[in-house]
Amino acid sequence: MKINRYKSPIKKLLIDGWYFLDNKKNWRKATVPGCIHTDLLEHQMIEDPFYGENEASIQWIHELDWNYRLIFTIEGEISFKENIILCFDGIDTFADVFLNDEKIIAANNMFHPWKASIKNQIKSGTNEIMVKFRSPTKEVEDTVDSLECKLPAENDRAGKTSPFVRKAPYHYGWDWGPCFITSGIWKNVYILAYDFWHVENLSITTIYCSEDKAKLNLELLINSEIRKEVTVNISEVKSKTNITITRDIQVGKNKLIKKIEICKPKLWWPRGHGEQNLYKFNVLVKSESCTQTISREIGIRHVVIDRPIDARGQGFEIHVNGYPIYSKGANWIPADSFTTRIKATKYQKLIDDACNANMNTLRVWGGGIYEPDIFYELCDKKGIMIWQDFMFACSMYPSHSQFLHSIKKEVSYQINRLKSYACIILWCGNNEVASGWLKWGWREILPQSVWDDYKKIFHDIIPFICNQYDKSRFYWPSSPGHSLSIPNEDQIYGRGDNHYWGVWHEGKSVEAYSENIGRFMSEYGMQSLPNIVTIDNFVEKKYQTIDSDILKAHQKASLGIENLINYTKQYYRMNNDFRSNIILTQLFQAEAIKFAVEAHRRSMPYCMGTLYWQFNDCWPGISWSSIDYSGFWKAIHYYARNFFRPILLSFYDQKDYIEVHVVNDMHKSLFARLELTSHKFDGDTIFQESLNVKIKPFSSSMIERIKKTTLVGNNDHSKIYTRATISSEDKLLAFNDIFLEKPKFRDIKKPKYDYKLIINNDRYFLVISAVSFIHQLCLSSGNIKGIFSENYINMIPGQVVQIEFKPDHNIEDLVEPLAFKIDTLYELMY
Ligand code: BMA
Repeated sequence: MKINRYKSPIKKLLIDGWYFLDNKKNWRKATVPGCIHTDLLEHQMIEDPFYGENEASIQWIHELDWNYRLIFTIEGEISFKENIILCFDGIDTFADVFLNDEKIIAANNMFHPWKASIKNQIKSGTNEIMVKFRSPTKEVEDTVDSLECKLPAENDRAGKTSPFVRKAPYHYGWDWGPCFITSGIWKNVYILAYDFWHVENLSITTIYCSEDKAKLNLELLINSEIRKEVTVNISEVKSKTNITITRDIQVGKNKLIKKIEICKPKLWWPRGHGEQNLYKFNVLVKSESCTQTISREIGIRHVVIDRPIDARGQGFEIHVNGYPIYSKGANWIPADSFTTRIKATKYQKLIDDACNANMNTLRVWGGGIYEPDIFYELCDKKGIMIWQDFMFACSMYPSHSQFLHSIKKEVSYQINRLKSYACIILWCGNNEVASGWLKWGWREILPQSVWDDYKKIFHDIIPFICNQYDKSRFYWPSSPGHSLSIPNEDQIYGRGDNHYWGVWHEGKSVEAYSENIGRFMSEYGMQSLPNIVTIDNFVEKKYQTIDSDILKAHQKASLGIENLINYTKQYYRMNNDFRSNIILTQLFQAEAIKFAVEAHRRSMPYCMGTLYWQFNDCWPGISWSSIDYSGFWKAIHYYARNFFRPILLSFYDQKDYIEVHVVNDMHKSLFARLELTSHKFDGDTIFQESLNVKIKPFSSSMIERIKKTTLVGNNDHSKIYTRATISSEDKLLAFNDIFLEKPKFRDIKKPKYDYKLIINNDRYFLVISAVSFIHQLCLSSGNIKGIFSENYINMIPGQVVQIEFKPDHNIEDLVEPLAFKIDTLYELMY
């Protein structure tokens, strides 16, 4: 028998066998990781929180205390280890943890792990862990009541208690989400047993890199009970790295640093700009009698936020490996109100959806959660850059010492956990907290001390910790923001990043997007209704009307569904057909955001980023999302695939002229051919032109300017549209259509077309032949989720397209037959 003389740490997962005490005092099986809402749902003690108006009827849950219990046995090796630690990767939120009746943890922050040494409490044989959660609202109610003035928490629908709790802000409700204030063990629980020392964290960050050489910073955090010499072997196959060092460790926390050089590194690039090369490092730490291995896969890249001062203010540009990168994407919110039920497959699907829409950036917005590792791993693999907020949003925060201590622990932990991910581009202190103070009237009613607290947290504590643990990244105090110093005024267009909400919140028309462009547009948005199937899941057909109470309960924005209808009506004729109206709201959203994105991209390099609000949903609601809760792509997501292409072809309506612009995100030039055609809806061609164009690398330029009268001739504007395509070496790079009238004023007729479904080797193709003009071919797939290779296109008479439908699941697994539906704008409006 081979005897291993080295001892490794033992990790014993404790996620099976938990029980919770229900409100009738019965112990019932619990799911860990999980939360009280999902446990009650599992036992049918509450109805589906997302169904109908159920949200309102289960608000009692967060007012109660809840107990969770686990009985487990300890045998053999673990009990002989020198150190035995009980680790909770996340406790949500106020809870005392007891082991065999002895209190070992008093938790109050869901965003960092809680650990306790249990060597003295643990027994060989049977043990019991009891976690006693206290109501997150009741816990701080007295504090809130005792204050002379309440701290603002715009979206908190549970007594404005959220600023005092380090818990996901959106749990308290948001203008796109319900109020479900969970309690629970929301991450893994385990026992960690080891002798003498233990590696707590391994991080590897890029200090410097070029095509020739990379210098990395490898850091090991080792907790030790003894003074010892350790040998560390660092190996990586692709780069042929194999380094062994010896170091002395002391009692307590040790930070071991080793600089590593790699020759001719294969760099990591954001998608669209190169490969996402990754290197897998294995680190083996050994002392006389102990050993531990730990590994990390990392991308080597150099990121800076370049802020050039120029005549128009100060830019905000992401530069990766020396190249400016135009940032395209959206704002990410937690993918469920109950985050513990977000499976890896859901993360995979959503990140794939971002890639499929030609996005290269997501902003992890500050009102949600720090996402789990799987999220960042996927972004590293796929080249999605992450703007990472710390979890503070739309509130002011207290600054008593215990709270600040908690923030310090949280921020240090999250930076150390996340800093190895190549995808994370910057740290941002908060979402719209400075705006709240400077613009939303808070400073007029609150004492100056509240702003002093703000300064302490976001201009002192957090940047200090960022600098301490991650010098490689830029820290930006607040989004939107214009400077690194303490701001005296809200966002400035021309400096930093902007959230433009004139359209939607102030009722401005879509055209306002082109007049409000900043250096980096990190938020702007338009709502729409979710897919009909998503709506079917929460409201019966008979209650499916725009003004039904249930629908209103799923619309949390203050301006409500009326605002959405008013906007949609500016472009479309709405009738009484509910399903049609859903699609029309989605089309309006898509058109509005297309207009904004094109304006932002045309303004490159003045504007270097455009992230619309919002990417996804946490429940089946009416929101600004482009993918609904069930995973259906709204029209905007199909549009995004086009308006985020590396080459953008954009029309700009300038009174008597139409300009054609081309934007090239790539750092290489192209020779291309522009085709411009003006058609009457009945098929006649009015104008046609072809141009050879040289597109400069990383550029935005006007390539054609044509008088409207040339495009229209003496025809009626309402019967005409102009299409531009740009191709290179027979490859279509981009296309765009422009109409001279809003959709509701276009003279469209009921289209005629032929349609055929071809099934070939389990692949599904829809072949559509236009007999007459088809305006907005809207394809849907009933209950079956999946993606069409093209959607919402216009077709001229005689045009034939073959569109592939890729279902999310294997067709054999489908419960229902495939049933495609084809709508066009005509049927939707008339
Ligand atoms: C932005 C976000 C969110 C909000 C959205 C829509 O300001 O930061 O707080 O949901 O607007 O109102």
